Amino acid sequence: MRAGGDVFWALFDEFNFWALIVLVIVIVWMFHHSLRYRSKDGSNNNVDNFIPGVFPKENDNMTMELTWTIIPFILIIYLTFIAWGPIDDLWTADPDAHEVTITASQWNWNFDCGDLDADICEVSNIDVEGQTKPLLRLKAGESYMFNMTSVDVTHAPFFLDWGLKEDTQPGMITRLYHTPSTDEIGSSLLMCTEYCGKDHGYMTAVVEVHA
Ligand SMILES: [Cu+2]
Repeated sequence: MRAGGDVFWALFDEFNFWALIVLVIVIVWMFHHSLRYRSKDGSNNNVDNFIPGVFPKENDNMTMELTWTIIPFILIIYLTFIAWGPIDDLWTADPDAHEVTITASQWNWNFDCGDLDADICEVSNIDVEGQTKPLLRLKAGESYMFNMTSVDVTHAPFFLDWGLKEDTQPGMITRLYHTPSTDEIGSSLLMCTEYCGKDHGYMTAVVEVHA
């Protein structure tokens, strides 16, 4: 499984599919019109008798206006609707999930495994390019619920290899659910993706998934 989960990638492929359709229509239309309506040497360049500053109302075409408004509108509504898929996936509550608390602060991540087994959840430190960073160790195949909050400003943990992120807010609990797969065994980066001040760029941690 690629990072982000199957639901995300199905969505990604579908967005690319529709982007390709729109691209082909636009490119074909653009080249067709550029070639079909270009002026020839010596011909009158102003065949429509445009007057600068006067809108050519007589060329108005309501059917065309409505077509290029309504069709893209339907497509956007549809894409918005299917984009809820991955959100639904990572917010779906699993009552049996192990609870891990994540507390964000300027500029640190604090992980708390509660009374979970060390095999299921363990927190320590790791050296990353000379800096000490928090290390969260989790087990593949186990279901986790991350209860998250912030003690100061808005932060947002981004589990890079899982393709998951969610804001943390002071005075509020936000949640993420994830079951690391065996394909996600190994170390990956967690970084802050909500600008939170001077050391925002260094607000990282390492998440390690073991078998
Ligand atoms: Cu930040």
